[in-house]
Amino acid sequence: MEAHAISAPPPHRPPAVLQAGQRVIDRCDALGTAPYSDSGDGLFRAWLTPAHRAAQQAIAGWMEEAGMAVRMDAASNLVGRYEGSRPDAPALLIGSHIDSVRDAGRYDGPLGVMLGIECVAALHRATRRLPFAIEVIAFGDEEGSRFPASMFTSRALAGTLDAATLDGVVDGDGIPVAAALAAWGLDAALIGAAARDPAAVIGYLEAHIEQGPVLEAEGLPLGIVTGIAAQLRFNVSVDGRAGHAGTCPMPLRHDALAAAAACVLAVEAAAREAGGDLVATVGRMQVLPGATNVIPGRVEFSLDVRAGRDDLRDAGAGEILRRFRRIAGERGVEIAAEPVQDLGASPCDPALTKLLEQAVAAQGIAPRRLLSGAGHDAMVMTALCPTAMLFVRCEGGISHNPAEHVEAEDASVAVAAMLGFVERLGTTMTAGTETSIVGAGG
Ligand code: HGY
Ligand code: MN
Ligand code: MN
Repeated sequence: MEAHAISAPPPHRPPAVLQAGQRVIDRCDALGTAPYSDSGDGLFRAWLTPAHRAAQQAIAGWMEEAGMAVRMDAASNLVGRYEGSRPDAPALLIGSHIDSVRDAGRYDGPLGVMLGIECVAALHRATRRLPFAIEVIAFGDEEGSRFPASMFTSRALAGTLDAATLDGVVDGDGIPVAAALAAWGLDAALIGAAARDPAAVIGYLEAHIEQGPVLEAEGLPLGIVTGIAAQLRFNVSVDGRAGHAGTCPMPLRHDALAAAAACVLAVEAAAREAGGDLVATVGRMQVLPGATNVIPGRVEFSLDVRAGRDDLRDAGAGEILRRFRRIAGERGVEIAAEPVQDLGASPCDPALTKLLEQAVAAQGIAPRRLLSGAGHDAMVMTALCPTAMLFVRCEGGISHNPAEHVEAEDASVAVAAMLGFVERLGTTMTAGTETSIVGAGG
């Protein structure tokens, strides 16, 4: 008979943990409105903007309430530290990002920061110290929604960002990263000071909404991430010939937008034909000069290509670029694809993932392992330390959309599982076991 994963009855969850889950949701919701958005219409919070600064100030207050010492690092990351049982103990980092895409949901990013704060708050309430410190980190630039690339702040903390990378990087208004950092009192040339000593870090845990439909479809509040898909990002330009919409006969045109449209359909066709877990997306497009009666002379668009393995991602991107070359020849236009981001697939650490799986199972939840198609700061942090990721169910798998929704009960069980994880991690680091937190640990 087929074995079915059997979920044990959920353990009794203390009121403190249920309240923690509700606080997580309430705080994410609070950050979804003014002054925590740079847009008056929906949620948009970009790196180093007034909304980012306002959100940091609110989160810093919540970190202090939870018993953390709070600082901002050289890359603008907000870092709250809760000491371990001995001073200068190495730290478990728990984090996620507080920047967003345009017209965003409220939980992509902030959920993981609020869950980390609630874990520390539970330890603080129980005057509990573990054999390691815990640092909760609010990264500022996971989405890359202001500057062309992304993950600048987690790369700086992981020690993989060369300050020279920022040279010449400007946002859509022509503001250089260096100027944006200077407005925050930070020096782009010194961003490397954010890099952490690997000897002072024992691991990184990120809790994040699944942003997909699997957990909901299987009736599970939590999932365990096995790894994060590889992604490539390109800025593509199509140069044709602008002309008068009324006088240029169709056969003589070199219409950049018609060529770009052919490229978009080629992206979709190549990804569909590749099958497997390859996905490819054109998310942004600009048409120039953008007048009704002018044949577009230039089009710029983004290209995002992902797969569970680097070689499959690269093969997919290669086929797409080959089809672009064919379209350029057929239509007499120039097509250039500039790589702007290359993030390799990053597996999560087996030992940490095992502890996380045990902590989830201890909550009466059948452990479900799954790959993350979405990128996360965890894929950058893997250069610094072992990483683990916990997925939290989101309604309909909807994300990057104001309809994003997480239930407080699921946030509560995530807090309980994360507390169970840190307790297990503590136990593996000490010979004896210490009394676990009152009722909340897994
Ligand atoms: O693009 C991503 O996967 C993430 O949301 N930044
Ligand atoms: Mn995210
Ligand atoms: Mn996102």
